[in-house]
This record gives sequence, structure tokens and C-alpha cells, in this order.
Amino acid sequence: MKVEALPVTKGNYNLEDYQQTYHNFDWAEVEKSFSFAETGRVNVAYEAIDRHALTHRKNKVALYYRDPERDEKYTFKEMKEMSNKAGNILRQTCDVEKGDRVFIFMPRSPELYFAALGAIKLGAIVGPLFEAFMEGAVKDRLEDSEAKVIVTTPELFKRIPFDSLPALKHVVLVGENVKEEGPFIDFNGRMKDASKKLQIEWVDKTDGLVLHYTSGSTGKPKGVLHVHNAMVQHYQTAKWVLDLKEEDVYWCTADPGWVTGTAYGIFGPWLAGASNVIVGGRFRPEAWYQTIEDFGVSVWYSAPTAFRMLMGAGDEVVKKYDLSSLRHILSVGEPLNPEVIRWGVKVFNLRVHDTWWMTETGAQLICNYPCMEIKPGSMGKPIPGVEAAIVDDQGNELPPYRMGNLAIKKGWPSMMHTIWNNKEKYESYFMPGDWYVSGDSAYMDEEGYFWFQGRIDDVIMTSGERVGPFEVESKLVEHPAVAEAGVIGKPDPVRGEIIKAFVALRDGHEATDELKEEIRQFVKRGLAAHAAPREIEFRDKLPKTRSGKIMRRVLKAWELDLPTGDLSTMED
Ligand code: 6R9
Repeated sequence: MKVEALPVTKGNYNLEDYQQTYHNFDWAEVEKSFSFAETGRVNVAYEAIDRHALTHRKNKVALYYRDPERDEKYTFKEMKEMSNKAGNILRQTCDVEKGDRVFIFMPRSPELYFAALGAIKLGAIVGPLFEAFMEGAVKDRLEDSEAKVIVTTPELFKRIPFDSLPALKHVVLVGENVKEEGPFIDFNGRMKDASKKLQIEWVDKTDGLVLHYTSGSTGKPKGVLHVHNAMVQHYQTAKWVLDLKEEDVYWCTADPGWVTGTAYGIFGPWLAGASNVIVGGRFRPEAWYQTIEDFGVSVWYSAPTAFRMLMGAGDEVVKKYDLSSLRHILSVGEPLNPEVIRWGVKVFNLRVHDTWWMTETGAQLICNYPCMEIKPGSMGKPIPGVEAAIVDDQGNELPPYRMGNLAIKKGWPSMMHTIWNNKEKYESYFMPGDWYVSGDSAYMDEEGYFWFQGRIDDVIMTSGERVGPFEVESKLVEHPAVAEAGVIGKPDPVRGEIIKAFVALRDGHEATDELKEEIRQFVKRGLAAHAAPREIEFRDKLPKTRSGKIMRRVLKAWELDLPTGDLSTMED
């Protein structure tokens, strides 16, 4: 099914440009937008904030912040000053220098952004942590990175095993009445008097910027290091894919603990000079629609899990709000179900644009542009300057429609620089032919659209047929009783594997055997007999990461009674 009835957005970037630049795009041209073109040195925080404070954007709102307690806004000039103050605190009280790891462990708040930008201005590497991490998860990350400073709240400090972290020297507390003793520094108190002027540390484009820990299927989380050069792609994709223009008010719903919340919650939008909306607090459909109405959000970047929750809240809620400012919606993190796209068209009269990328890739790679026809279920096409292919396990390119490894030719600007303390792991991502292998399986159609099938290890082989769990999950959520679904392959002596679905029902539906059979038949009719789950199990909730990915490996571990591995990124 194509959703092409809707006119494509008149984007910054049109289809002819796309076709022309696709094969001969040169990232070096984009680099010329930044200071390294002239001086050879750079700093993302300068390019994202200070540079605008020197132009007509000086008094433009850079940050709209809201949570249940606070409602604030800061112009580019104010952001420059606040991040300078934070930088001065970190430099003067914590001796932060270029290359030091400064971790930030706190809920979203303006201070989080001041501290992150301040640290970056000193050339430090910022490690953002989800506020929901418990002690073990925090310790793993601070230990591996040998963080020198942590910026946190008095409440969250209780989860930091300070005494068993020898590299950790300073604890910057963001809170009321903080007493400065031992390693503790009173952030808010010192912000009052800190100087608004700061000597920026100019760095090389291959110097460290952010360190994001991600969980693999085994072992401890690994630290993916990104460097300042990533800005080249953050900036360009903010223009092409987010389609940000001068007058846009942009809202990315992701927390900075997830790569989406830094690349497209900090760098992309501010490099493009947009007004950036940041909302703290818990997810509530009403509050989300209210945010769009109150701030006049025009470009909105979120995730399938959030869209599915909004969908679950019903279309009546949508009608209570004036959402006419919205003009462009994007999604990332997991497969975007065609059902969500149809719903978007129905309730917002807009298409939801899928984007594919990973913590390791640093920025968007395969996307649905505003100017493109969308094929629901497809992630879109590679952006110019990026070469993607489906390859076999030896690195040979496969023809259209063959399922295989989704791979990217090395050399895009935002690619991770290394895995912290683990060069071997870093090297294991690459295959002969200079392919970076994503760990996702996909196929490409004859028009060059890419179709996600699952993580490599999630692909199901049932009676000799390869089935992508995502296809089955997407069909399942089209059933009116199904809110969410996770599908795994369960070992079976006859069929190799059988398809097993874990299903969370929408409110008002009863978990009966009849319903199981009805859902089975629904998938059989809508997809294929071999793709219908032989087993269905109802659950109140499915295990998901904080970025909304259904954790199939946890479902599999439950099913097979195996250890679940690292659960630090699982939501409560
Ligand atoms: C940005 C981010 C990466 C993994 C990736 C893939 C899944 C991301 C997707 C998608 C289908 C999309 N993923 N975007 N799957 N369609 N548009 O999500 O980074 O948290 O590292 O996850 O997420 O499996 O390999 P990260």
C-alpha cells in the first residue's frame, strides 16, 4: 500500500535534487558551513548555540522547556550565557579538560542542557544516562568510561556508588540547598555568580563529543564514542530529513539518554537554528497534544511506541486540540507499522516519515524524505552521501528482494569513532569491502527502498520460510483488540522454529482462547498461513527499552528459561 494520496511536503529538498545529489554528494561541501573550514578547529557547542547568538537569531527562542513544575524559555543568547556559566563551573571547580568524561544523570531540565553544552565547550566528552538507571547500570557505565565528573541530582546521587569509582572525582548536584563538602558542588548556587564569558576549547573534528552506552544481546553495555565531526551530518539531515526551516518549532520527544535525544534533541535542531521544544515528565496523550498546541510545534520527531500509545488513546482526544501548526512528523527507533501511517493520515492529515539509523551510526542514514513517496512499512532510501546495500555474510551485495545484512559503506561523517576500551568490538562491525554491518536484516526493492525485517538474530525460520517478526507484529497490531505485540521464533522439533506471539490487549478486551484463534486467523488471512503465530500468549505489558523497542531477546529468554542478559535499558 502506498500513501501517496497526500501531497508530499514542500521540503527544503526536492526529489530532483535528491536524484541528482544521490550519487555525487560530497560531505566536504557541508564542512564548509563550519569553522573548521577556516581554522581547522571546531566545537559543536559553538556552532549550535554561540554562532546563532552572533546573528539575527540572538533573541530567537532556542529552548522552550516544560514539565509539570516549570515552564521556561531561553533565547540563543541566553543559552550561550548559561552554557558558558556551566562550563566555567566545570572548569573551575572540577578541573574539566579536553577529553575528560563528564556524565549527566538527571531528568530532563534546562540545567541538563546547560551542563551538557558547557562540558562540550571545554572539549569534554559527555555521557548522558537515563534517569531511571539503577545502581548497577550507573556503575557499569561510570566504571568503563572512567568518568571524572557526574552531574546529577541529590535524589539520584543515592544510586551512584561513589566510593567504588576511583576515577570519579566530582559530583555536581543540581538541586536546592546543596551543601558543598567533599566531592559535592552546588550547581544552582554557583550558576548565579559564574561568569557569562568562557574561553571555548577548540578541538579537532575527530575529538570526542558524546559517549552513548548501548546494550547488545550479550555482555556489558558498550560505549559508542562520537566525535565533533558528526555535526556535519546532524546539520545536513536536520535540513534534508527533519526539513527544519527558520520559522519551525521543533519537538523531539526523546530523552538525551538515547542517541536520538542528543543527535536530534540537541545537535541537529540547534545547528539548524530552530526553536527546540523539550518536555520533561511522564507520557500522557493529553499533555503531548497540549504541547503541540501551546508551542505551535511544526516538526515533530517521535517513535513508533509513542505513536501506538497515542493511537490507543483514541481519535476523540486528538480532536480536542488545535494541531494545525504541525506540518512534518517523523519516527525512529523501531519499525513503523503501516497502521500508524494510516492513522497519522487520518487524524493529522499528515504522513509519518520513518527514519532508520543506530547509536553506532550517529545520525540518520535511511529515510523517507518529505519529497518522497512513502511505501508504508519501508524505512525509505539512503540519504545522499550514504551507500547502503544488502550483503551476504561474506560482504557480497545481494539483488533486490533478497533478505540479508543491512550494510553501509564506511565513510559517512557521523560514524562512531570507536567503542570505548574495546577496539575488538569496534572492528567486529566491519566486513570485507568496507561494509559496516548493522546487525539488522532487511531487503531492498527494485526502486531502492529498504524494508526492515528484524535484528539478524530475531529472524525466524519456520518450515524453511524466513519470516521477519516485524511483519507479523505489524499485522497483529492491526487487529482491533491488539495494543502491542512481540514475536519470536520458538524452537520446534518439526518446523525448526514456530512463530510465537506475545500480545498486550487494548483496554476492554478479554483474554480468551476464542480471541487467540480470531487473532491467528486474522494474521493468516492478512499476511500468510506460514506467518500466523502458532502460539499466542497474552501479557499485560511487553518488555521494552526506554526508547520503545520491544525486547524480543527478553521474550525469548522468558520462553526458553534462559538468562535475560543486561536489562539496564529496559523501562520500568
Ligand atoms: C536511533 C536508534 C538501533 C536499532 C536498529 C534497528 C532499530 C531504528 C528503525 C529501526 C526499524 C526503523 N531501528 N530505527 N528498525 N525501522 N526506522 O534507534 O538507535 O537505539 O541504537 O537502535 O533500532 O534494529 O539497529 P539504537
